[in-house]
Amino acid sequence: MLIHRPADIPPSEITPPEIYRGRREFIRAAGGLVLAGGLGLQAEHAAATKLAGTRPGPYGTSEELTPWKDVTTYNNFYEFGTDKADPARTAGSLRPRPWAVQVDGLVKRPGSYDLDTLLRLAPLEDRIYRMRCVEGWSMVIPWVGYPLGELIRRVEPLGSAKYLEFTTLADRAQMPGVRTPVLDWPYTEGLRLDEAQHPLTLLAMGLYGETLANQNGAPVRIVVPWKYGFKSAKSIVRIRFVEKQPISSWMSAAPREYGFYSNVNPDVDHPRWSQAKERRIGEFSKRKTLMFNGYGEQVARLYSNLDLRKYF
Ligand SMILES: Nc1nc2c(c(=O)[nH]1)N[C@H]1C(S)=C(S)[C@@H](COP(=O)(O)O)O[C@H]1N2
Ligand SMILES: [Mo]
Repeated sequence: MLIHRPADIPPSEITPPEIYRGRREFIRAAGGLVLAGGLGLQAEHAAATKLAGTRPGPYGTSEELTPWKDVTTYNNFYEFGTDKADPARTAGSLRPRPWAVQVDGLVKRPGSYDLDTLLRLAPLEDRIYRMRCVEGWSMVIPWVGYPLGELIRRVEPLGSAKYLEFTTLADRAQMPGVRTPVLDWPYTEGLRLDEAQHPLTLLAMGLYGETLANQNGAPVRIVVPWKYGFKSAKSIVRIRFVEKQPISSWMSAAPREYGFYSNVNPDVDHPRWSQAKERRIGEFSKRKTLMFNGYGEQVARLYSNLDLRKYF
């Protein structure tokens, strides 16, 4: 375990060592990985680029980081297969450059943002977030990105814009899983405008100080740490501002199981299993799941008027 830091030490003094220690450990182990690892992972490792000039962001945690190897080999990314090990194996066929994100709908300044523009739009921060999958596992991941609000501010939403809809890439040529109708492709997700503008919500372009591995949603994804992992759409190509609440791929696949909000909530079970506990990847025993994944202090006010059993 990392040593707990006293509350008065700003995250800026501890974040980079935590991050780079994890990554250095990976690099030291990389010799073994070439022998043991899959081809996809080797290809990704060669492709990862260090993101220069990132600075420590807020909301740091003293919890131990999930090792890079686990973050990049235990993934849900159904466009590359439904097994946790599939994306690391098959996502080498994703071409994260050139890339553009179309931003449109109810905004004053719609436009297409290429990756280099997105990388320079706002200062890149290292943000260590707890992530909780609806399936009951969790990780602590050092993302690189900046608040999605930075992009939202620039496109100037109209007064009628109440929600954002995210659309992710669905290309059969690059994504073998899209040939199988496990979900209604393309994968779509949504947030209420105030959730999307919340300073915790990230537009992420990296992790562990480097560009995103394909299997983590290269080259750009959303990260919403107080919601179940599926709200954090990977490899996004479009952000549309709309008036009505969007219907996400998971909502249309199983409306009784996946609601629009999907806030992490240990008191509201999934119809088929409890959400009270979780297994942190790399740990043996389970830990209690925290309301809003431990971010209640930051986000509970967004839901003060909402019955969280009804709006799950
Ligand atoms: N496009 C797309 N985004 C996705 C998914 C997916 O299958 N396709 N899976 C989601 C789920 S269920 C989780 S838990 C997280 C996992 O992100 P990670 O592999 O980077 O940890 O991505 C989410 N984003
Ligand atoms: Mo998930």
